[in-house]
This record gives sequence, C-alpha cells and structure tokens, in this order.
Amino acid sequence: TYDARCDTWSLGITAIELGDGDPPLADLHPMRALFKIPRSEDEHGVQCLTKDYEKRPTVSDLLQHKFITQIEGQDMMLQKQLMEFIDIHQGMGGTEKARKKNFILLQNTVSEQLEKCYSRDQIYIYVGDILIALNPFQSLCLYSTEHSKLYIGAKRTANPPHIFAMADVGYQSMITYNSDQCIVISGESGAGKTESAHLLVRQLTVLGKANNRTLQEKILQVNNLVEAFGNASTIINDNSSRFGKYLEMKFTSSGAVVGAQISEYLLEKSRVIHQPLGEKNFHIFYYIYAGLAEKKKLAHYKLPENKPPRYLQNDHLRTVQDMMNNSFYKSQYELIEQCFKVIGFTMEQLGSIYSILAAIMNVGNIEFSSVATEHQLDKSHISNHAALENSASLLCIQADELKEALTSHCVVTRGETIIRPNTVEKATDVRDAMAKTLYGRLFSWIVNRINSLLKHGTSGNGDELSIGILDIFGFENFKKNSFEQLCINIANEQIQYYFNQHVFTWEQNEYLNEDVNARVIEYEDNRPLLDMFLQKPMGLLSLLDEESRFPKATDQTLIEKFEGNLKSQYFWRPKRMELSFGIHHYAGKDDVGCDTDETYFINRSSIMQGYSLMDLLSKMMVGQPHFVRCIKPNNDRQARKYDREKVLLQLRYTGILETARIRRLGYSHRILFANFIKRYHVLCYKWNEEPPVSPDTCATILEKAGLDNWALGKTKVFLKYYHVEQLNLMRKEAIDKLILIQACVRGFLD
Ligand code: AOV
Ligand code: MG
Repeated sequence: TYDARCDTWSLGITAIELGDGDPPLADLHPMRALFKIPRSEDEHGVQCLTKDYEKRPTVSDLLQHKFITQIEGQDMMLQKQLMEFIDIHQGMGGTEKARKKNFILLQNTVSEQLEKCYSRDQIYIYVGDILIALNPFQSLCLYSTEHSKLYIGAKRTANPPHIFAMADVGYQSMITYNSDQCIVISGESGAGKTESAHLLVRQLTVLGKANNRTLQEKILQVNNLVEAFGNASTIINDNSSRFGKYLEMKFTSSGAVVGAQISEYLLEKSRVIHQPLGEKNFHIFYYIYAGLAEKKKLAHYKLPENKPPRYLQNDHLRTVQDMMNNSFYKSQYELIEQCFKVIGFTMEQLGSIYSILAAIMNVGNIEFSSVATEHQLDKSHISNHAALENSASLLCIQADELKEALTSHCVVTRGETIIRPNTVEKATDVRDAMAKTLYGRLFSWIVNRINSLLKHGTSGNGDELSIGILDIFGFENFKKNSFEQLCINIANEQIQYYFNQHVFTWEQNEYLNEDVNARVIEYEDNRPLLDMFLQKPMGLLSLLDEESRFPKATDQTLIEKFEGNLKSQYFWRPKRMELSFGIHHYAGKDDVGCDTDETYFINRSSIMQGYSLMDLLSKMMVGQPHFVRCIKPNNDRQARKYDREKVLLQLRYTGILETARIRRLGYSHRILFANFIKRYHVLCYKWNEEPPVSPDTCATILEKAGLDNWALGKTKVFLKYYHVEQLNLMRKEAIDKLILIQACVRGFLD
C-alpha cells in the first residue's frame, strides 16, 4: 500500500524516473511530483494511483492518456502541464530544443521538491541510488538509537531517505558481493560532508556489531581527533576541513568490524603560519592553549601568558585571556585528551605532542633583525633569544644549532661547502617553513600512530573487507584565492572526474562490452581541465614546479610562464591585475581568480610534492562506490532558508540530474552469473540443487521472483537497486522458511 510519507521523499527524481517501468509506486508518485497536485488533493491522487496501478505507471501508460482520464475534472492547469510534458517527452531524442526544455523542467521539478522537503526538515532525498543531503544548519532529531535501528537491513522504501540507509547499502553490498566499498561524499565548503562522514562511521560501527566495545569507541574517536588537528574556522565554515581524509573501516567477511585505517591528503600547512583575514589557525592550537592554561601548565610548555603567540594572533583573539577563558576550547581540550587516551596514546606521547605544538608557537615568535657586517650588509640576527631558547628546549635540540639553521645556509661550490648568512627575509622564510614542516610531520605521525593502534584487530592475512569514506575539503571560491584554493579545487575536480568516470564512462563501457542495451548519456567531461593542471611537462603544476626551481623566479615570471605555455580555454588573465590568473572550473563554470601577489606561489609549490589525490582515487576505484552529494541551501548558515538559485547551481555542476538519468536507464548492480545463481537459486530451486550456470537459469530465477526490467549480458546479470532489495528479501524469507522446516523436522525426530 502507498505510504503517504513517500510522496515527499523521492519526488525529486520523479520527473526523471518517469520513463520506464521502474520502482514500485511506493517509491514514486509521479503525478504529484510533476504536476504539483495540491496537498489537499492528495487523497484523491493516491487513490487513483493505487487503485489502478499495481505498479508505477510508465510513459506509455501516460501516453495512452490513462492519467488524463483519471485527473479529469481537476484543474485545467494540471492537464495542460501534463500534455506539455508528454509533448516534451515525445520530443526526447528528437530536437535539441525539446530535450533542453525537458531537462529544465526536470531540474526545476527536482529543485522544487527539494525545497518542499527542506521546509519540512526532510534533509535527505534519493536521486536514483545517490543520496542528496541538504545541510539543515540546525540539530534535527534524526540520529537517535531508534533511527539507527530503523535502518538496519531495511528495504529502502520502508523508511524515509537517510544517511544511515547509505551506510546500510554499503555494508550490505560488502557482504553480499564480498567486495570492498567506498562512499564518496562531495559538495562545496560547508555543505555537510564532514558531518555526513561522522554519521556514516557511527552507523557502520553499529552495523559492524563491534562486540569489542573498546574498538568501537576507538573508531568513533578517530574523526574527532584528526579533525582537531586538520580542521579550522574559515569564513565559510567554523569547522572547515583543511585536509582530505579517507577513513577505511575494516570488517571480517561476515561483517564484524575489526579495525580502521586513515589516510590524509594535502594538509593546508600554510595555515600554521598565516591565516586569511577573519579565519583561524588549526583548532588544536586554541584547545591546548586554553586547556594548558586551565591546568596551569603554560609555563611548563614555555607558552607566553600575556600576549598570544604570533601565529595565533588574529581578529578573534586579542589576548591570551580570551583564549584561556573560552569554555568551549577548554572542554574541547578535555575531549581531545580523552580521544588520545581512548585510542591508546601514552601520556608520554601526549606530552611530546604538546611540546611540539608549543615549540611551533615559540618558533613563530622568533624574530630577526639585520646587522651590518664588513662584507655583507644584510645578515640576520635573532633579536629575541627567549623564543629561540624555548623552541630549542621544547624540541630537545641545542639553541645554537637551531640559531645556525635559521640564520645561515650552505652553498656547495666547486666541491667546497660554504656557509652563507641568511637575510632577514630568508631567515623568516626558513623559520616559517620549519613551523609548517613540524606541524605537517606531527600530523602525519599522529595519523600513522592511530593506524597502528587501530590495526590491532585485523587478521593481517588480507582477507578482510573494507568500506572507505572519502571526505575532502569542498570547492572554494573567495574574493581572493591563493595557492591553497587552487589545490583544493584541483582535488575537487579529480573527485568530479572519478564520479563522471564511474557513473558515465565505465558504466556505459560495461554495457557495451556485455552487449546490454542501454541508452548513451552525454555529459560534460572535465578531463581537458584536469589535463591542463596535471599534464607533464606542460601542465600548470609541472610549470609551477619547474619555475620554483629557478632561484630568480618570481610570481611575475611564473604568470608569464603560465600564459606562454598554457594553451587552454580554462586559463585566463584578468585585465588590469598584474599578478593574477583565473580558472574556469567545472563547478558551475565559476571563474576562480587566483592572486599570486600576496601569496608567494613560488614558495608554496612544495605543498604539492609527495601525496597526490590520484593515488587515492586509483585505490578507491577497486571498490564499489556509493555517492553522497551534500548541498548547501544558503550561504548564511541559516536553518530553513532555501536559496533556489544556489541549489540549482549545485545540482547542475555536480551532475546530479544527468546521474539520475543514467542511473535510471542503467543498472547499478552487475553480478556474474555464477555468483547470482549461487546466491539466489533458493528462490526457485531446491537449496541443495546446483542448476547450470547459464543466462537461462538466471532468467528463470528472475522471472520466478516476478521481476522485470533487468537485463542479461554476456557474463553478468544487470539489476537495478530495487531488484536487489527485492531479491534479498525473498531470499531471506526462503532461508527463514528452510530453517523453520529444518527445526520442525529436527523437533519431530527428537
Ligand atoms: P563540509 O565538511 O562540507 O565543509 P561540515 O560537515 O563541516 O561541512 O558542515 C558545516 C556545518 O553545517 C556543521 O558544522 C554543522 O553546523 C552544519 N551541519 C552539516 N550537516 C549537518 C547535519 N546533518 N545536522 C546538523 N547540522 C549540520 V569543508 O570541510 O569547509 O568543505 O572544507
Ligand atoms: Mg569538512
């Protein structure tokens, strides 16, 4: 029977889903979606749909005007819209104009439905098998233990869409297909990726029945801990991720969680030494300042009690007192210390971590002045020795050695090593580079330590399964963008590329290879843009790398190099602005201007060295992906405020609508004949029977199950997600029956 709640859940996709006989009625309610049947008419609408259709109506049903008779007597406007839709739909595959018109109609329908859902605090909506999550910007009662239970092993249509359902899909797929899974969360900055990642981990630990409570607790602390070190307050998001995070939860083949591993990418280290106006340093600095002050340990860690360290001086915190009195920081300090302890860090290790953080802050306070010498005028000299001594002592090194490292450098000429003094400018750069490196290494060390502490439960023989959750920094476009935004946006382009590859290219290739008839969908490929960034030796990053090796390079020479070599429609130079360039990004075709003047691009290229995101993507490609698309309904972080234009733009650039189309036309599950038969033969054969592995056997099972719209390829069965749901439920029933019979027989024999 039709569940009245359904009308708002999936309506967003109704217009797109309309076409083939797809999910059952409970999943969709096409009429109301597309033609806006007023709520007061609901009853009527529901009745006529459920009475006359066991299944969801198809386009041919519509075309036969069945619906028109049903809604006769309702408002004329509705009928007009319906006719219009049919015209457009018939035009599909016909004129470009009709297709476009249809697409815009679909887009508006989706957006309208999202708006309706959002106004009722329904923040999750499915588009095909992709979950859209609208940021509610308020706490909703959606994540209780009861909610968590509701979504365990449940059919998708049984409950409203939810992030917990996504965790369940990943988990069930992992067990069903005995294969690794990954959940890719994307969306712009502040859209809710990190919150979604937390909720997924939480539900997965419940699903993984971590019978070892300690392990469960440890896994739940990981995100909090790494985010204290890798997140910071920006003008967009108070808890903005400044690194990419891939958390893999490890399970046994029967689905018990046994451990977790975390990988970090592209930490924005420059934030340690400099924060844009209105932004802050990484959270941890403020937490430990407040926490250590509370415990009267500032002096022990040689932290100043009067003036905040230079690296923490910004608009928000003018005095140390502000920091020390901040009760939120104090409680976070306690929480983080607790996280460390639960995960298994020793007190000694904690002491070292605090010492290094304190050392970084002291390093930042080291100042230089220039002294005139006989031969060289601009030799640098350390003007505040206390900061030098403090840093050296916290790092357990000699102050003299540290001084030497900061104020001089070695040059090798004709086999001879000569020590040259650093200018004040150079010494300042060395100091900041040291602080950044220290922080970066500390972060990596903590991550490695977490990994070895959480590896414990795994068997180590490689037969465990995993579900990876990818949460990176979202796409950013500020008034002034710098090298960091460039890196962040390139990473987002890579994720979009992966998404496109998966959803469009590979999927369509597989249909082709398997001779499965599915319509080809066109999409906007961002490969040329990625090539412009990543190609060697003429891509933007290679050019940057090359230029930064020239001792005389400046931002000016860099820009000239870009302009001379990047023959791409995606690169442009703004008029009148000497030291800047622009990128036409995939995201909304936004032009992101990058200023180089204040940001010293040349000095920052080291950020790109080492860890690339492409490595991660190739790792992820092995698993079966699931996508969560986070959408930010407004820029003001306000609850219940829905900015249509903003949402439409995000729908457009993330390719959600195209995806919905291909997902509907395509098949999200592809199972080898042998695996399919092994799993589902109980539906029409005896449990100990071994029917031949052939397409015919698969067809027999599927027909017996009463399913249609599936396809058989050369080696695989192609199914839609609801087929799998249905099959799994039927399989469970069949197996339960078997168990019952066996139990009865056993009882009888006993
Ligand atoms: P992001 O991860 O996508 O941004 P977050 O997950 O940090 O975004 O979300 C930003 C803020 O939105 C959070 O701090 C919450 O206040 C709010 N929020 C998001 N999701 C929810 C939810 N489900 N329920 C309640 N509040 C929510 V960035 O990391 O900046 O790209 O780099
Ligand atoms: Mg985040």
